Amino acid sequence: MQVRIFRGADSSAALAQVKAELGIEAVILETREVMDNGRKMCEITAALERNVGMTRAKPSEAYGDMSSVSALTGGPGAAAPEWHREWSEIKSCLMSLMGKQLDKDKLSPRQRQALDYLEREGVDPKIGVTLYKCLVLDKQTSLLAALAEILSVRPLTLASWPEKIHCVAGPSGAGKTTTVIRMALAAQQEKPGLRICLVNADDRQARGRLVLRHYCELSGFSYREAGSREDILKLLDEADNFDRIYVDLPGMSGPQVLSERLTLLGLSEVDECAFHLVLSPHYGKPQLDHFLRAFSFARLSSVIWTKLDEAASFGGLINVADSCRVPISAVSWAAGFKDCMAPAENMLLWKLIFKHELPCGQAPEKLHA
Ligand SMILES: Nc1nc2c(ncn2[C@@H]2O[C@H](COP(=O)(O)OP(=O)(O)OP(=O)(O)O)[C@@H](O)[C@H]2O)c(=O)[nH]1
Ligand SMILES: [Mg+2]
Repeated sequence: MQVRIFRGADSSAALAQVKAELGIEAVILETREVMDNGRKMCEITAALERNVGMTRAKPSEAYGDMSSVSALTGGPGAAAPEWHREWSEIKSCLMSLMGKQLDKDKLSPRQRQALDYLEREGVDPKIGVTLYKCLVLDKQTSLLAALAEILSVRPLTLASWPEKIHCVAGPSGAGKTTTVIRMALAAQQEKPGLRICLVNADDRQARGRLVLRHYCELSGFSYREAGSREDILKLLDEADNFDRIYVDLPGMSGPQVLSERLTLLGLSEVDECAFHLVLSPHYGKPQLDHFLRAFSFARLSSVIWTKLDEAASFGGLINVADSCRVPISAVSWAAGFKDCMAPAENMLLWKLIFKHELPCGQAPEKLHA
């Protein structure tokens, strides 16, 4: 995120600078009058979540502590995560204040109840405001229809995902390796005889490699290791021998982000490739926000939610869908490989969110009772 301070002779002059420098997506954080060399000036503090090339800024036009610009823009050695956290807290406070101001009497009792429920499930107040606006604007709109605009689905089936290569990324221990095997088994079940290759791109985890190899032997899949760009090139050379290739990417550690990792591996430019992010709703909101930053990637194709059985609330699914704007493709609810992952569909998600009912028909707490 970028925060900048602009000064102009009056508010329109300062605003024009904001628009010229940060564009129309800029958010005005503060407007105030200041004295500059005995002249009254208008000073605007504005922020932009997306980074804008700082080279375009003329120093004479931007005021404030520019030494911290690299921190604000997430440059090297930056304290960007801290800023992101603070900014999302500010936004969250503003939105929750707005949420409290909403005149819920304008909604039907059912709509009001559903909105209050989502708030208790941990749905971001900003989304509550969006949903409220949809419902008030169009009395015929149901909450689920408004929610479906945010929570889109693209079920993980061969027909819905014709891409040959599927890369699975996610935090350490989120269930990437398990998901890769589940995806391959589901594809094999859907179309027996499919030529499937599982790829271990995680050169750090011996356990993941062993599990992948083992399932390849058991199920007749091909197995490859690809920890470098050269390995990926070799894999692409023989891609015609396979109908589906599932790649188990390493978990992220340290400051590295997914896009960098994929570029290093040479995967970010490969066509016919889908990128799935594995997350679990049992992560708290700050943790999910952090993962979304680490795994944000222009070509991210879907989110796969794992460990539903270990979660106590499911508002995170809506928050993540709203933040990264990619569909949910599948959900899983147990530690096994078979019969515990389902392609995403709206009804399944509504039952999960509003009734805490897993796709197997059980409640998470009952599954472990
Ligand atoms: N309860 C439950 N456990 C799961 C689920 N999916 C995976 N697991 C378990 O979570 C643990 C970690 O799964 P992995 O697939 O090894 O996770 P990973 O992301 O590949 O882990 P690293 O390679 O170490 O980063 C294993 O014990 C899995 O059996 C799920 O939906 N529910
Ligand atoms: Mg693994």
